[in-house]
Amino acid sequence: AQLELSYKARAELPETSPMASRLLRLMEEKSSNLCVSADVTESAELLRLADELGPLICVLKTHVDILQNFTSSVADELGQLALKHRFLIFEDRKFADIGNTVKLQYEGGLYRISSWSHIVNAHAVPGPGVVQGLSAVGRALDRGCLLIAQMSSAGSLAKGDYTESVVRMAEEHSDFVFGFICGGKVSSKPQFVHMTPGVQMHSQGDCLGQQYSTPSEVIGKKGSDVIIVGRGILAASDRLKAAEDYRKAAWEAYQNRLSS
Ligand code: 6AU
Repeated sequence: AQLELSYKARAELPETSPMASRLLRLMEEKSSNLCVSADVTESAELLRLADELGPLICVLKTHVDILQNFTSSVADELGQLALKHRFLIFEDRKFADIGNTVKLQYEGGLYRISSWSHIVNAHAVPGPGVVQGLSAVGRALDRGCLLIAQMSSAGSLAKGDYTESVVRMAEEHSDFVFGFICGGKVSSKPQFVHMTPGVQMHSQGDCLGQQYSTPSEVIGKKGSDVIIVGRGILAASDRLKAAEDYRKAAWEAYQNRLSS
């Protein structure tokens, strides 16, 4: 069996990219492998969530295009909260077009995503041009990208040979791609970070195809690194307590993995 390295040890490997190192280090420092998916439609609520849950999370994931009242000052304030609580911002934009188009979408428009989001994700379906286009904007800003290797939704086409090709694409662009959105570990290379959505402790799914696993399944059994939790926290009556429950469950699953 392969030796299980700690997040800290992986952060220090020479082949680990600056973005992966930064994330793995702050996970270790904060004892958190929890990314909260802040899928809310009001900017004030997004900022409140970031301030309240910030100490418990390693990454705050946004869908900026669902906000009714986004302005550039929302991005500025989010950036300040990220510094205050030491988390990274991940805009879940799922870029999926030719290189030239994604470059324009990443840098410009209403949202100017590259100016405030440390991490973005992309589908590999267009081929390597999508990564090259994003990288042309993001590399100079020390940003990082996750490729979507698998999806949590029922009937997803991202499986088998497709997933394997995504892993190869990441390996070939490891100066910008530092990990995956996936259901579990898809690459044995310790420099890549695996982040898994579709995590909830008390539900199997929703009525629109989402499918859930628990933190211990995802981190312990499937070997992923970070859980991404939206409604499991957002729909709870006490969001802070729910976030702490998810943080603790995912962190304990990681520690058990290290000691087994
Ligand atoms: O915990 P939930 O179901 O409330 O939210 C899950 C979040 C949503 C999705 O847009 C996102 O995770 N997501 C992704 C990502 C992060 O790329 C991929 C995927 O396969 N499934 C998924 O749910 O914001």
